[in-house]
Amino acid sequence: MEIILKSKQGRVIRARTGFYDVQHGELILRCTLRGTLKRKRRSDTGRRLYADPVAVGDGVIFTQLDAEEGVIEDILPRQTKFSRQYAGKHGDIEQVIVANAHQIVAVVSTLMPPLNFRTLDRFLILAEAGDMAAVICLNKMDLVDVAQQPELTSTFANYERLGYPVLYTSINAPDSLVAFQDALKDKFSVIVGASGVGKSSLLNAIQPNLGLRTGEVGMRTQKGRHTTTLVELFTLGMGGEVADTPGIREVGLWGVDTENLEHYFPEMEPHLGTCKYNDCAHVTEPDCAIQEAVEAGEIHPERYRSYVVLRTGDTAEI
Ligand SMILES: Nc1nc2c(ncn2[C@@H]2O[C@H](COP(=O)(O)OP(=O)(O)OP(=O)(O)O)[C@@H](O)[C@H]2O)c(=O)[nH]1
Ligand SMILES: [Mg+2]
Ligand SMILES: [Zn+2]
Repeated sequence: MEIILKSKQGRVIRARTGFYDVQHGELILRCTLRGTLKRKRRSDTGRRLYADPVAVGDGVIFTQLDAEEGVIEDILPRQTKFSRQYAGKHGDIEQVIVANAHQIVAVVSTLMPPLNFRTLDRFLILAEAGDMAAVICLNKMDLVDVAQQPELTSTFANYERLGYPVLYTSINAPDSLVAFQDALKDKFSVIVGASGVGKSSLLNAIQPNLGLRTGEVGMRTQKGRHTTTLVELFTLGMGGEVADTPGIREVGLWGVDTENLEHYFPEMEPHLGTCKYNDCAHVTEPDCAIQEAVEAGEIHPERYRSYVVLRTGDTAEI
């Protein structure tokens, strides 16, 4: 019997360097890449451009080889991408973590691991750079005394004013998960955040049949243990898709023009062009509208701190 190899369109739901699980309806095939695609990850001079030319969420054209295997022939154009800078052997390269998502959900936890606004702001900048909306999820609300909650929520209310919706959640409080669930419905979301903040736990809580592995946070280190090791795409029963990701240790900015970093901070926009110097970096320059807005309480000091750290590369402050 003659076997007719027909190309079909599918979606990458898991990626391990060199192997990709591609879904087409009920069918899931373990695919490799056609050689022509492997070459695409290098520039004309042979320099490596991407950590991997294919990412979870990519639409691809594939050929089925047998019941389990296939070959990716081509990658469809991406609508959005969530990328970070990756320190490769031969310099910094782009790592596309998820392609084509509508939004990122940046998860932070109140405690265990402690709240880190620098990391949160990096994620929000990457969302802006990748043309995605961003939602913030402050998880582990159950670990904070009721008395301390107003102070926390006032810092987060600032993000809401900037246009980033904020969800306050605890996997131990089912009511708090309704808004989380609503935020994911009918969208393609990528869940990001440090290891141990509860990304996989939140997804299990809204769809128990996912059965994602979750891990303890070390008491002494207050750090997660990188329980999720692969980016993985799931379809939600209520409608929508979600990519769970491993906690990223280094959220290196990619695709971000750090010379013009102020454009990634919506609160700075109204003040731009009013500093004394045209090329003001808004760090130590005199007569700077941004520094004045911080002093006047119009720009939140935590956000300005993030700006300064990222603008000056002063990582000691992270
Ligand atoms: N108290 C409390 N613990 C939580 C909450 N959400 C998650 N946890 C706990 O936090 C720990 C880490 O949860 P995970 O879901 O594995 O965290 P993750 O963000 O997926 O971590 P990685 O996969 O390593 O990136 C587990 O012990 C969870 O039970 C919460 O709302 N409250
Ligand atoms: Mg996880
Ligand atoms: Zn300035």
